[in-house]
Amino acid sequence: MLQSDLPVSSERWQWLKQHPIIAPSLMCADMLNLKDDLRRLEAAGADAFHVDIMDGHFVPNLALNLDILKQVKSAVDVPIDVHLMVENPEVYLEPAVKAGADLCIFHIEATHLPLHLIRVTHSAGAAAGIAINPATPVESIRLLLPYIQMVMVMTVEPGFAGQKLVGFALDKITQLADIRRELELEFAIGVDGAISREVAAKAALRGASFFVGGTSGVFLKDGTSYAEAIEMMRKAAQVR
Ligand code: S6P
Ligand code: MG
Repeated sequence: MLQSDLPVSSERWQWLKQHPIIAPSLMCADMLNLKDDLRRLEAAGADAFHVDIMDGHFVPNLALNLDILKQVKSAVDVPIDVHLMVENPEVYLEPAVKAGADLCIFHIEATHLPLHLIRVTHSAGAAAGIAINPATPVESIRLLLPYIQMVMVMTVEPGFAGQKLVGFALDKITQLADIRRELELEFAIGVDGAISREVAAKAALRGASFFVGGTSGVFLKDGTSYAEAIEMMRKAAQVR
């Protein structure tokens, strides 16, 4: 099986074409008041929710899980992207879609069978995304780009919120946007890690349209409300 059985463009994935998409990262939310936080974030204009799932092996941390994902899905209206920072992503893809993922993102560094994973994701009914760590070259996923709906460019090493930006990773957005234009493809380009409004503007100029908002962008500790933070991210990201 060399490619997905499902068409690369599907009605179900239209939401990914929106520019910009601001997706608050729920591992940064208030876990003791998650339902209330979800409501406030949606009312503040969140376009999607980013759910980080870790296994303590691919990255040295644990974040959210499929049970939480299921509960989040039942409480929100906007789409959910699930970022799998796990070894053996094939184990989690179908369960993640069943639990509510509209877009499933696996790491290219975690698999030797990316086409199989794309196919499993599509068959389960979600859009497929591939995340690349800061040091992973775009070339490693070039041949897969016709079959996926998004590339998530990691701008920190995955695992923790609140890290410093790895600036050189931003160049990969330009490379991806060039290939997208050259090959007339439609995949969205996302960025995850230390996405402040300044970084969002730089990423948007290079071709990104999907912005994960963590402690640098949405969950600010300086009294900025979610609505203000999301609006500022959106304005910054509209520059393109
Ligand atoms: C961890 C995870 C991310 C974080 C997000 C936090 O690597 O994949 O989605 O939740 O990067 O954002 P910030 O602004 O704290 O780096
Ligand atoms: Mg993430």
